[in-house]
Amino acid sequence: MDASGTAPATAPKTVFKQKVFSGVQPTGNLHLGNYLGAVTKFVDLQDRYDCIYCVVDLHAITVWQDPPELTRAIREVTAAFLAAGIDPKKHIVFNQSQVAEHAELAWVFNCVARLGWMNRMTQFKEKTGKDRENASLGLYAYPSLMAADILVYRATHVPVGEDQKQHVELARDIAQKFNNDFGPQIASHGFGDAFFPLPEPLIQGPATRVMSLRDGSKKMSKSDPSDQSRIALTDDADAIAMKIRRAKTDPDPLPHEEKGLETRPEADNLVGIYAALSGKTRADVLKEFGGAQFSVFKPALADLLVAKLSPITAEMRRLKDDVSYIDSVLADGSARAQVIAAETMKSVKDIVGFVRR
Ligand code: AQP
Repeated sequence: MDASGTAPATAPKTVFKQKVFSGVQPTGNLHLGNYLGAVTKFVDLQDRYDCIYCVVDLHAITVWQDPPELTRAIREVTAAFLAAGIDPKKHIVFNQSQVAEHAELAWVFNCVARLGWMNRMTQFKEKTGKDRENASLGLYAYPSLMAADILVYRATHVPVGEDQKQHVELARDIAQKFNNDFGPQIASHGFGDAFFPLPEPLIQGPATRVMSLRDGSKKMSKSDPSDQSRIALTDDADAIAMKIRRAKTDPDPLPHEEKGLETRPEADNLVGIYAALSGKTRADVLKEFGGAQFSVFKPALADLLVAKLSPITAEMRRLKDDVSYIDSVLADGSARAQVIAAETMKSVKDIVGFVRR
């Protein structure tokens, strides 16, 4: 860097190691949307990337959480990760609050992100509705913490459901602005032309946005007051069959072509769920069920759900009761995550200009 603070024009292009990061909030029972939109993707990516999967408990407290229930939910989400097939030895599984660097980097990002960017976040608007004055400051700043979660590991890929796309895009904006604002310092500390990668959302497959079983225009969500709106990963076979039987549909048979689903959100949702669970496309499912009434399709879907979910549910129940094992996985994962996060924070402090030990 010269005296004017200009980055050398020759700063080499930074090459980032490909790495996956994603998280799930411990805010109640995991549902089919979390499972198909996120957790199954986490499992699939393990063969191709180094992965870091986090139970994001700091995000959970942006809305009130009963403390004993939060503790239970942290262990339950961890059990779900393991039961679904995430390998905590090859990869990293931990809970966010055990690695203080997430909050530390989030503060730096609070000073990089612009208010105008935050004001565009649709999830904040949806979650607060007319009661915005009463929302926590944490809920407003949530996307900045999410950017820190990803970037404290300098992760390049983020598997999420469709609803989180805007937040990953904000993480890219924050990374880009940090790289621009501190360009000369980044180069002079030997990091090339960028310190943070611009993380890419991975949103693929037929179930990136699983909708409520009661209303095809609303996403399936943990916070929906109606338990009938979602399949929880803890539901037994009878509950699954009942919820699918009662799922809102229309009176027509299933169409033969995907185009016929365009104006039928509830039918589209059930076909999408079937497709994701069976590893098929919507078109394949309609080849098999086109022309069938829901009285035929719904029992087939319920059977498929039970076949796919019950081994995971059983394993989850077993693991959940083994509190010392779950806590040891989280402790080990947190220690390994912290080594990476601390290294990033050391560099961030140097780049920003803080004096450190
Ligand atoms: N309905 C969904 N379809 C597909 N993917 C979904 N995800 C959530 N809902 C759906 C994805 O699951 C991951 C973890 O989500 P989260 O727990 O961190 O937060 P969320 O998106 O706020 O989930 P909920 O269930 O809607 O919680 P509440 O009701 O508390 O807000 C993310 O990758 C998310 O995209």
